[in-house]
Amino acid sequence: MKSTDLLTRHADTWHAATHHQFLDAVRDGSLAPNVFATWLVQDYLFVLDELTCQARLLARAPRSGQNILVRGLVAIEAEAGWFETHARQRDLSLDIPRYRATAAYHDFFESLDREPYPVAITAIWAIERAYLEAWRGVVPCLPRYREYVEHWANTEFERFVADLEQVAMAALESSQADNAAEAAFLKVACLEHDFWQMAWSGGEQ
Ligand code: HMH
Repeated sequence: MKSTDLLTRHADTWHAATHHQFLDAVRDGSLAPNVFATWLVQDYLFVLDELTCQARLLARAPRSGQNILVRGLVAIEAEAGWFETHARQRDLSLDIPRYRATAAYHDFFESLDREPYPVAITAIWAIERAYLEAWRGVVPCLPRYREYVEHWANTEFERFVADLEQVAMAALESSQADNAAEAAFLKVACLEHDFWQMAWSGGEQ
């Protein structure tokens, strides 16, 4: 199976993962600042969990996966600093608990430790691809949130996701892990949708 086949096979689910009222409101600048703040703080917590998950995956990755995972780790660590700067500017505390969807993502990251490498790298690819598509779909947007949109909707991130796609695809093609990879993909789609919904509904779903 090709990882990218999953996008077409589960087109509706994927659409729900990458389109949401939250993103529509970002586009037209109507998103309430407190709703945006919920997303920002929870995504920061997500990013820290993603960092540790990828660090653990790097430790057991084959040679062919090391470069992309190291690049990903460097980018995610920088992103954590970026979130810290923005939270400070907006006077938001980052010392708050994970809401339910963030906690579910945390548990999913931990569950990837028990999956074969091709499954875990497919999940990481789906996670990054989801954000690329979600934020790219917001362009062109009004100035209010443009800096955030362009953090993911840019050619450098697009290139990174394309490279990650190649690595994930090669890993999956030479494995017997299609069913588990498909399940992980669907779980990511579901977690992504729930994450938007969590921010939109102001915390608890
Ligand atoms: C919820 N999904 C979520 N947050 C992110 N920052 C990404 C994906 C991309 O890393």
